[in-house]
Amino acid sequence: MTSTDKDAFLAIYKEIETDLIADIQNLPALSDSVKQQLIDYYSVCIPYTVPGGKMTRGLTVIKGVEVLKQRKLTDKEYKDAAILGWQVEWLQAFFLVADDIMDASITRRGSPCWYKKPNVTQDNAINDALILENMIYQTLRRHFKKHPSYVQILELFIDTTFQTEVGQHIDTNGTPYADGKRAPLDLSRFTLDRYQGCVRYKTCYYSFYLSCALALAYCGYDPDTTEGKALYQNAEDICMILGEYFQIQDDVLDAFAPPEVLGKIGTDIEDAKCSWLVCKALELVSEEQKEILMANYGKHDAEGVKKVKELYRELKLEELFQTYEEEQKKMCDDLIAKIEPQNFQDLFKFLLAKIYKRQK
Ligand code: GPP
Ligand code: MG
Ligand code: MG
Repeated sequence: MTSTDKDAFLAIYKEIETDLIADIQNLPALSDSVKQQLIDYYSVCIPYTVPGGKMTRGLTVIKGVEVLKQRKLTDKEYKDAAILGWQVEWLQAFFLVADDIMDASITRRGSPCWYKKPNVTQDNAINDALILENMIYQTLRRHFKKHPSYVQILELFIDTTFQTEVGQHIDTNGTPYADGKRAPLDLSRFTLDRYQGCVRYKTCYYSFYLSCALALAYCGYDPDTTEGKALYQNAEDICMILGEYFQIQDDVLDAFAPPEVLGKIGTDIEDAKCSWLVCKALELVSEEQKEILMANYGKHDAEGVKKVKELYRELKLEELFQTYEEEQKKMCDDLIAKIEPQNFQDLFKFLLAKIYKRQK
């Protein structure tokens, strides 16, 4: 079993799911019929929201442990790394269930968003996001309570969750007016500086750094030693760059990828997101073109969205992205080649290969 074996990874998912369902069965002081309702509900919710993505975040933990051990993993090591990997996927499920409500999205991974399902209300889905988060800690306790890095692993999840929530606050344009309404459109906020800060928090830590840091923690690297500190720092530095590149792709795909390939329908224009596209557009627009953005950005109106996308095409933003992507690929290749120790480089090559020219 290796980091490329998706079926083996999914088999571990099934074990984790079975244990979580058994936990519900064992809840004290609830009648059998109430417990059965919970079991029926979460036996649908968990498989709907957790597996079914690209699973890169989860597989990265396994790849990280392989790269650090520099050999084929034992069955026990593989299973531990896969369990940790699935906890990153559970974290992602928690975020996505909540994010789709906040972004008023319609589809995810080619199916309706969880909160849009006929038998799920928005109230249910908010609570489900919280339950999915809690399941991470149930599973970590079950498997790692005695592991020397247990506390460090817990803190990695807690800190990463907070970082992502800070990013999400910036991303959802934060700070509403006193009457609870969103502030009116302020194009001057959409700068690359704001963009970089937002993306570092909302994407880079949980999508890239967390999996790498978990592999280091599991293998016993201590961030409080000189050797350990450098490893975590090297991982963080390259993950911030890979994560920003990944989110810029996400933003471009949101506007231009066919939803049937992407598995989701973009909402960035309607939601007035600080997207890379709008930041770049604002660097290039004439006064007249800026008026088009002022009139149409941030409105839930198909005609308006079309006008914004036409403007993006006029400004040749897709071509600009292609140039950016090639430059970024070269820069990442060079940075990765300098990472010490050399065996650690393979982890970031694995990540870069997953994202370069991705279509979904
Ligand atoms: C997705 O960004 C953002 C997250 C998954 C973080 C959510 C954080 C919470 C605390 C809920 P996005 O909205 O740009 O991505 P997508 O295009 O996949 O919806
Ligand atoms: Mg979203
Ligand atoms: Mg979002």
